[in-house]
Amino acid sequence: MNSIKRIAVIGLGYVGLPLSLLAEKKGFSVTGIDLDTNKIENLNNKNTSIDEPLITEQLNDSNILFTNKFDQVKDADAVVICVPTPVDENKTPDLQPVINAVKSTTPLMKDGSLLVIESTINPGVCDEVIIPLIENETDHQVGKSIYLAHCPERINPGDPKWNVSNINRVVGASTDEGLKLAHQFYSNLVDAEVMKMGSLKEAEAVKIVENSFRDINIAFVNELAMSFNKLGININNVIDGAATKPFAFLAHYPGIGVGGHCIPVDPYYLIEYAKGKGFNHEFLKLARSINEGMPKFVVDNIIDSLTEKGDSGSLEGKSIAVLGLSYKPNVADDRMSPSYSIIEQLESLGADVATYDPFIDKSSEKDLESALKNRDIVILATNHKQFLDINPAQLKPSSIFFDGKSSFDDKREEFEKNNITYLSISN
Ligand code: SAJ
Repeated sequence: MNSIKRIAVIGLGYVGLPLSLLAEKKGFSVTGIDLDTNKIENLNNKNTSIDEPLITEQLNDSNILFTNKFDQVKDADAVVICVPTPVDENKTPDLQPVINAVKSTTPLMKDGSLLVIESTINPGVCDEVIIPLIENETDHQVGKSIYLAHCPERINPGDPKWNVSNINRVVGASTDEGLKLAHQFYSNLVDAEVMKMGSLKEAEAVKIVENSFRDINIAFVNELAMSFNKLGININNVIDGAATKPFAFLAHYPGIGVGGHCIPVDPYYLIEYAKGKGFNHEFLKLARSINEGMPKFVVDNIIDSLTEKGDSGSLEGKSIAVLGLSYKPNVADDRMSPSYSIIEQLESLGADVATYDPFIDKSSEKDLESALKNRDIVILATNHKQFLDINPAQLKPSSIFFDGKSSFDDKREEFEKNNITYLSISN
């Protein structure tokens, strides 16, 4: 069994690039491959859209060959696929990027080399899609001429503490030899625990389960937020109280919905696969519908507040600012952001919607001041650090401020002193 020295990383996004840079730092010879020629050019010029000091520093010192050509794969001892696995508009998993990457690499892979899939995939994809694909498209026999492993990515964009070098990993493979090789590779790569799983399916299931766990916990507090809004109870205070219990409770907080490339997507991988095998994940689907329903709760809450103030409740012609397009604070990533669902619903009700996000260029306003000026309603959708100093005096008197991230709950009186109706997701 050869030890791994040369690797090719396919897909140089927020997963593949940090992995490539870490592998180089650990002494591996690395080729980074991506279809996006602009990205390749930028990387070879030491530029990346990943705004993380560790990454930009490592990229500066890197000698990795970034290319859109796959021919370097033939010399690799290991090929690591880190391409996206989105869902389509019907929420069905789109494996095409992974399939394309497997088709572009495995015909070139040398005997005895290891293929690792890091992209998030549902249980069964390796056994029922990848292995048949390799054995139909190449002369390789998985487990004999090449090895196949799955090591689900666990990158947390923007996290100052946890990164590719120190996050524990799990790894599964189709054979014991492949598992040993993959486990040895990751143990040499990361300064963290690498747990061997009993099969490819178990490794695939780990990532889906950890992200579905997060989705259902968020749905739980979102449902409580809607209930406690009627009961006049501050849900965030109650969660903080529950969190004083030092065991068996994990705090999550309500928001305007669940965005990003992982949490709103991964449960559908399991829902769809299990459906095909005859099981209906009612609970996972319910959690998804609660979280996907939060933008409507925000809009309804605002309309209720307008009618309570004697307004008709119509949003026709109302000037509304949505602050934040990114799906979470202080990152420039608006994939599946619930902000867009709020904007869509407001516009469908005739509102005139302005947007501002310091991290997202497509914002309609150029700065916070113009976003806040003369608005009938302001919605804090993402609690970017740039928004946390908003002064209620900046808002139009008798306007509504909806705090989607409970960032100003302790300044409620200041809003009310300025004749601003302060609404919060937490109550
Ligand atoms: N959210 C809430 N309430 C919460 C936590 C999150 O409404 O209590 C919302 C956020 O506003 C956001 C969405 O959920 O719209 C997702 O937030 P996230 O913090 O889970 O961020 P992600 O999507 O970057 O999730 C990643 C995941 N990491 C991987 O998939 C490798 C996830 O497993 C991590 O748990 C998460 O980071 C993390 O802990 O930060």
